[in-house]
Amino acid sequence: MLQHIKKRIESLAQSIEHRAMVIVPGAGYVYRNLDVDFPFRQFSDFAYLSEWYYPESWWLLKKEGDAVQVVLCCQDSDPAIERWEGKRLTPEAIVALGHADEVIYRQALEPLLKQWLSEVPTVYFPFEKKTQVEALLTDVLDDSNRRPVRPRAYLDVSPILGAQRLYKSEDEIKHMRHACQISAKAHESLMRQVKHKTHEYQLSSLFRDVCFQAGSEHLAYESIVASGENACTLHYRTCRDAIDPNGLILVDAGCEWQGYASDITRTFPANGRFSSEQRDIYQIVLEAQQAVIDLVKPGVGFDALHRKANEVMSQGIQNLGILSSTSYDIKDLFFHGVSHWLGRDVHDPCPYSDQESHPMVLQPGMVITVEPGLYISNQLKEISPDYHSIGVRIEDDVLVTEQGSDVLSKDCCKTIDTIEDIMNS
Ligand SMILES: [Mn+2]
Repeated sequence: MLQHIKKRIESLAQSIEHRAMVIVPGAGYVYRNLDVDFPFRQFSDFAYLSEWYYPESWWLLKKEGDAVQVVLCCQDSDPAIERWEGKRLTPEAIVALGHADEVIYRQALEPLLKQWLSEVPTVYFPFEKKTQVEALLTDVLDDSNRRPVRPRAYLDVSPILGAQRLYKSEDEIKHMRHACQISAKAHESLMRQVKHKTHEYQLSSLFRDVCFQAGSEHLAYESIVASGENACTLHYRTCRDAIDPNGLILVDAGCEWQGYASDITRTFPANGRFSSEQRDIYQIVLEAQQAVIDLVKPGVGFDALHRKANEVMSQGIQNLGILSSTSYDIKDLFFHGVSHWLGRDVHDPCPYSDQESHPMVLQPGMVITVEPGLYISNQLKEISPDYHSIGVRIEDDVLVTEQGSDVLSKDCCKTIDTIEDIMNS
């Protein structure tokens, strides 16, 4: 088995009860319409435990005291389907590649589970995959027997894996850095090319193209390309509108590399020059972002990051005076968290507080985003119209190191001067 998979499994085995099994379903095909699928993307926990990126697979672990057995279950061999869809690897080939020490065909799954259910009383599975696991167990648990075998407890494995996934290994960091480097290139291409584009979707298509040309197989999430007033909508998705030539364009987009996400936001003026009002707001967000990044180091609480962003932006907005004769405060302009975990998932499902409900404390190996933003929608009628439809977010991906931090997405330009230089060169 691949060494890094083995380590992850050992750590998981240490965190579960002494006589228990873990069932993790892989992703299946998801229909987009009729018989057309969405692109296949492996379930992150499953990929974490196996690095196996094929559909309709299962991952199982049984622990009895010190004995730990791991079985990967792959699709059955089926010459008729394989003629259409391509050859499937045999269990022997999958073992040889190091995804697991033991691999079985799908048809052998129910008999194996029946056996295991009679041996250990506790079943862990990711509760978010309840439907798949329940369907499998319904097939396996035999009610016709007068004394049916029933697990004594069902427990959620997701929080255990989430806590493990907080700490990224050197290889994982390498993948995330590479994802950031590709995304940085793509963001800069958008800045260079926007003068030849008329619509938001042309930029989102260009972003995807640069990433895919560089070998990335997936975006980490649907790109947000929001021009003018649209930039004030946090998760603006449609990307259909014409680009407002005098407005800002906010692009929140990132690709995946080897299953790991990048998540970068840049905001730039469609016409290549920030207006003085756009400059005012941009500079405040940039200073807040730098202040938060400067704060990142081992021992700092997750909640301190948001407080710092709030503090710097409140001060900046106060100095600017745009809220002084209004009923608004900073919460009307900045209404999302400044950070989230990043990893295999763009919002990596790692814990935000410890077992005593205290905010998590940053430690080396953790990766977070730092993404303050200010959004002055034209719906905020009491603010001077000169500042309306200015939405700015600046987001980078930051690794916590022993010494402090390392910005994985540092290749992507973000000062006013460097953005204007790139756009006008
Ligand atoms: Mn983000």
